[in-house]
Amino acid sequence: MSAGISSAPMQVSGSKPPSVPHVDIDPFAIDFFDDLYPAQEALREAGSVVYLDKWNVYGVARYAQVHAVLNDPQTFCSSRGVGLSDFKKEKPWRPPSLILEADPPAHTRTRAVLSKVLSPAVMKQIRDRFAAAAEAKVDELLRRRHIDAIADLAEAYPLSVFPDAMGLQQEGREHLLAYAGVVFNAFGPPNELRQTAIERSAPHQAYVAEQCQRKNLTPGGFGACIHAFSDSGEIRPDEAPLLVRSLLSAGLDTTVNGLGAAVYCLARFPDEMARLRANPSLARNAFEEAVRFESPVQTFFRTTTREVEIGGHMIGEGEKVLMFLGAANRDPRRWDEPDRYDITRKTSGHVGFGSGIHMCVGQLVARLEGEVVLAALARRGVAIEIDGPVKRRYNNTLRGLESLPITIKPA
Ligand code: 8QM
Repeated sequence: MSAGISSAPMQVSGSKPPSVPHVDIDPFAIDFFDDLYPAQEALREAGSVVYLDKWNVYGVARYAQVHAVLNDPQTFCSSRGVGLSDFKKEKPWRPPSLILEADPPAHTRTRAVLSKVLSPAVMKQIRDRFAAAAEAKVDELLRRRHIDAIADLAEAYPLSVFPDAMGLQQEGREHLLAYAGVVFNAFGPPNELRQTAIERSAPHQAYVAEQCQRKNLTPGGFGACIHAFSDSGEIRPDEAPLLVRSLLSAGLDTTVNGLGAAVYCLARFPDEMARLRANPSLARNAFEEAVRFESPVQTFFRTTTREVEIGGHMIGEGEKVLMFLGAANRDPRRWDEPDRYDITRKTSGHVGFGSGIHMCVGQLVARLEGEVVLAALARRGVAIEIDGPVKRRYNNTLRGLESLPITIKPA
């Protein structure tokens, strides 16, 4: 792929800031997904902010600028959408999320409710169930030996715990991953991935809309818990279904790709798998490091609410800014040996879950799933070997694999 960088001539005189480097990289193209790291390095090295000519948006790929944009939600808003589409100019493909695509003060109430639904106290209630399911899954896979780590573990495990934790009916669950695929493709530009996904989305949208209704959510689950907050007045009854929709949008495919990332890391770096077997209490950090290393959620946009300076460059109002979370998570300005998967690394500060007021509200569920699966692999003394062709899955926002054939056996 071409990673050409050009720059308009420097201003000859006066106090104008240097112009933003233009890059002709398309970060939503298949050849970008196939060969990510040279292009991400080019984006970081081109400047603290770049202009992506293919989609007419600004981009930030260095850790400092990604972190700064995430932590200035007044200037870099979410209410105009966190995909390429500007909700001020284009009708959103679905009613906007009441949390992801909202700014304070509207965001504050909905965020508080989901924080309580997914709180540490709730994690304590579900932990034993999630751990038992992880151990049962690993035991099953050890009996089979030759498996696909994506379908049989990264998808199968979350599907065995998350829909039940939500309180969903059995029927129609096959729509969940399909729906999430649409959601994450829809953040991207109007390329083939996005257009095809939205074209085929109607049955998945119909399923999700129906399951968000109070009558379809089992008592005790996250979904019923959200509706219960409308009784106490923190949210209106009409807001509850859309907040359930947020968990159905963001709660499954993310952990599928997080777990897929972790298994792919442990398969490629057997010395790290050996360290994990020797010390299963490293499971939680091994998962966190996989989230940094692979960054399952690769990118998000913000929209500027005013003229603003980034790294010495002036950006006008109403501009889309693409944040490269995955590139920031491998920025050598921030990380020692960023391309090394190290299960004892100090991972804090990575932006794989975002940062600031929008930082992943489901992060405790994600970490719980990651921890109990990796701990089960470690405690069973598992060794992982790739034994077939690794196939990538293409999505405008999510990074992960379609297929990861492995042998899983006692070390
Ligand atoms: C991505 O619908 C939503 O509220 C929502 C959808 C997708 C995400 C988050 C929230 C970041 C994981």
